[in-house]
Amino acid sequence: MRKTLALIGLNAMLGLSPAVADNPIFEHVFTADPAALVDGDTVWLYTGHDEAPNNDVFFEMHDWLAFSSKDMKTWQEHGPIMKAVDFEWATGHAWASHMVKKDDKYWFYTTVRHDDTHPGFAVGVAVSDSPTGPFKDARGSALVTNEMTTHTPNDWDDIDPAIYIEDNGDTYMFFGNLAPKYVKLKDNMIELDGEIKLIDIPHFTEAAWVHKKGDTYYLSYACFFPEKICYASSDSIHGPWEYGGILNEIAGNTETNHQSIIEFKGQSYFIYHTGGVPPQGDQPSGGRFRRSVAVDPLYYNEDGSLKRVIMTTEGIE
Ligand code: FUB
Repeated sequence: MRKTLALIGLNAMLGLSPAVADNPIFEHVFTADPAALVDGDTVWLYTGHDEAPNNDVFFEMHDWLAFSSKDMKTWQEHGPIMKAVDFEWATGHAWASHMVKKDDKYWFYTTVRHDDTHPGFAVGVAVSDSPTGPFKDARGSALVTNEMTTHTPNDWDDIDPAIYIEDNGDTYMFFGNLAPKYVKLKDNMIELDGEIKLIDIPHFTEAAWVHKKGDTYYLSYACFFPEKICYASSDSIHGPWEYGGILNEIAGNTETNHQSIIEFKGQSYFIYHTGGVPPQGDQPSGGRFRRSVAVDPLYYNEDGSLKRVIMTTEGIE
């Protein structure tokens, strides 16, 4: 899967395919909305799976894919971990997700479209003893349904769950489109523990992600449209959040931008998607509904602010 420079050069010389470098990471399948989990010496990378035959219509996403790496350079493919319709109450739309580990179980929070009993998008939660599944619906019903979030008229204002687990085990879910929100989860991970609260951050579109470095919490999110990634920071998971500016520019050949930030073996990484895969044989080129995951390093300034990400084709070297 990892492309070697020799192969790239040979292909280019023979005119067999465009010269390709190491971002996007996967070229044989379209991957979107990355969510990475550091688990011991392994990074688990979960992605949506773009399959749109027509790049001008809409997303077509049925399942979620898993990959793993021990060095962020070579990746092993594990295939689909779950389909949207494995939630019996869902009709499809396997949108953005987030995997976390708690109490030796893997908890998969994800966006799907609910059936007509609760029309609109919803958040489901599935659980497994293994990072590659099998995953099963942990509740038998949605954790959040559209009518629980009335901050915008859109039925997709409750998408893109991102989980943050405090050192004491308290767990929060950040989510939303246009109206950023968070809510505490009960220790059982499958029930809300209190009200859904709005967050005050500028330019928010979607794709919230929370990480912590030292004593500082960072809330990154897709902002503006076409989307860039902005971020805010705080000394508390509850805010207030101080806007830090733009972290990543428009990712290229797609209006969406969706990030995952991890620290692994002493290095911070910014994982995102672009529409940048060239055509491969029968596979069409990437684009707005055919996205591909990429990774570049993330660096901090001495004052704790984040340096703007430099998106590269080389990826991690
Ligand atoms: O993949 C479908 C949607 O596109 C996600 O929910 C958003 O974050 C955007 O990436």
